[in-house]
Amino acid sequence: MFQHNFIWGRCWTLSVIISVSAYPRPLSNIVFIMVDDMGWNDVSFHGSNQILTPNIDNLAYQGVILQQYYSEAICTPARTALLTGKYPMRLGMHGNPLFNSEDRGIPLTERLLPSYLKELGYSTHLVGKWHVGMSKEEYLPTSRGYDTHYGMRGGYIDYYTYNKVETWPNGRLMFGLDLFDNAIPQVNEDRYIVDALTDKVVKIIHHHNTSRPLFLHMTHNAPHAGNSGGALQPPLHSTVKHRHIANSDRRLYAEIVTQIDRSVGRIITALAEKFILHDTIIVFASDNGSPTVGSLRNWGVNLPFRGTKWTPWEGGVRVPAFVWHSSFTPRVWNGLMHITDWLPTLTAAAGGKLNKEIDGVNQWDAIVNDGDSKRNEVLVAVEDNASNMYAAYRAGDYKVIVGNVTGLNNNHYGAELLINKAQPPAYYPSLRSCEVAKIFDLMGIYLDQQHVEATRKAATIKQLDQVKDQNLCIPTPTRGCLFNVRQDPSESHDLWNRANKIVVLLTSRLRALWAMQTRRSPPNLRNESDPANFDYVWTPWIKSKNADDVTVWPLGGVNEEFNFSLNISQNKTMKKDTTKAVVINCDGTTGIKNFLCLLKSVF
Ligand SMILES: [Ca+2]
Repeated sequence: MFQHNFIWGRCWTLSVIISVSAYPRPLSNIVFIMVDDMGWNDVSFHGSNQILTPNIDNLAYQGVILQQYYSEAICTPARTALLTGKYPMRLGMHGNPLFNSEDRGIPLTERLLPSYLKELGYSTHLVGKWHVGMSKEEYLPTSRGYDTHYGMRGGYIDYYTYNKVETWPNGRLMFGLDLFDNAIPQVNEDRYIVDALTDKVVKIIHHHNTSRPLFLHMTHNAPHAGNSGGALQPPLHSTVKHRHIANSDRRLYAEIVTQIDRSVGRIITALAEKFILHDTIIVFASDNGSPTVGSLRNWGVNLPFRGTKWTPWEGGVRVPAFVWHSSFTPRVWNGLMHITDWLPTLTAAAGGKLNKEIDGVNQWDAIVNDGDSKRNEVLVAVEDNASNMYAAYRAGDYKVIVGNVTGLNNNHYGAELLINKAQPPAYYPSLRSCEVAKIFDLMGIYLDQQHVEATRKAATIKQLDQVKDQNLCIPTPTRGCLFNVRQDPSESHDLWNRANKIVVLLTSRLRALWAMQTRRSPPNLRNESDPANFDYVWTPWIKSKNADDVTVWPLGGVNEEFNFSLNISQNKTMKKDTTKAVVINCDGTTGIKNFLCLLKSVF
């Protein structure tokens, strides 16, 4: 049933920081493992035997599987949401992911998750991808709350050369190393990147001083494509297996996913060896759905969801996720959750309390006690560039998508990738023989096959609504699409014309949220960022720490044509965007019919 108790009246006030009021007990360690571009159908606990992920699955079955978990559709917005607890559209960090050569980052006025945990006494480490600002030192992880960072600062790297190759819209090509141990470029690195990152995580765990709690944030680059247009890059130290998979690209993808699963096994083993696993909260989540097709495709599969990464459909934003702690009663939790919830949730788990209004809500008690979700709505997507202006919003079981999605991947993809030409390996023996299972056995945590079967069944998406539109709904300038995504998770049965009251409620709330965004300027790509200027290493090229001397996001609130501006050195004005009035009045100065006007035209 549609739920009417929306939090329409939630105000947006920025007040003070966290109050440190820890529970009188040792603080749990937190290990947050984020994988990059992994689709819903790429872990075996969701029901498929094609790619087995036994280590991941053991944790999932003994933890709380987050069945209604929404991330953002793209890397940079997802990480912004995780780290700030805010919808990225409030910060001008929605939409396009950052170029390495772009002078942009999470605004320095924002305080990030590791900073809060640090205040609570945590030792804080980031291992892996950053992708929320690298043009100057102030944007880097070690300036934003992490004690250490080992990994890459941009969006993705080659799995073997650790180079990021970047092509500008005008064809200009830049390339260079993007792998650092804090400030030191790793020019002599020679390991497979998944292994190099895992080795570092294991090392941090082994050397951790247990007098302090540990926050270890691991952000794999895998299974994101290492380079655009090339073959995927599985480990070279083993032959390609997964011979049961018919599609060869999918086989390469499976090899990478298997290596991620092994990485999880190594991390859990290290925590056990350190005798801290029993009081460590483990989070596992993908940052967005798979790009099954299109640019930087990785042959992951989001089915039965519709769409891919970089789309507002479920396939772009509903991702594998769970949280584990040894004290949990294992279950599938069907509460609505958003990536912004981790900041207040993990802060609460650590005994802190957040005294400021953000979009994220504390779900810790609900997760631990199998309670109702603390949220009734999710702003799924806001995109406002000139070629595509669209938004998606879910309240209760209903989701609305409006705007222009022309050119996006709006269909269902990857059915051919799920074809097996032979029987896949047996599932249950793999579950029993993997590293995590062995560790759990030693801890007295046993996997019951009946529980596995029941949990796996509950974690498998079911299409309850059997009515399927002849043509999948695509929003037009005069109408959007409405789905009951609990009944119709594949977004195949449009209800726009059948549920006018729900449409009005959802679009009115969406309209209010849309008006709160900080509009983005065109990407500010800079010639001086070229790694060729720095011995082919991606290096912060803005050296000044004086905020008056650097361009600080947002540049301005002008909704203009989406054209790339190179070397805009004259535009150094920091101007807080207050476009709400502009949007509501459908101000004509921008030259583009804005989204709110579109909504008004509908009603
Ligand atoms: Ca991603």
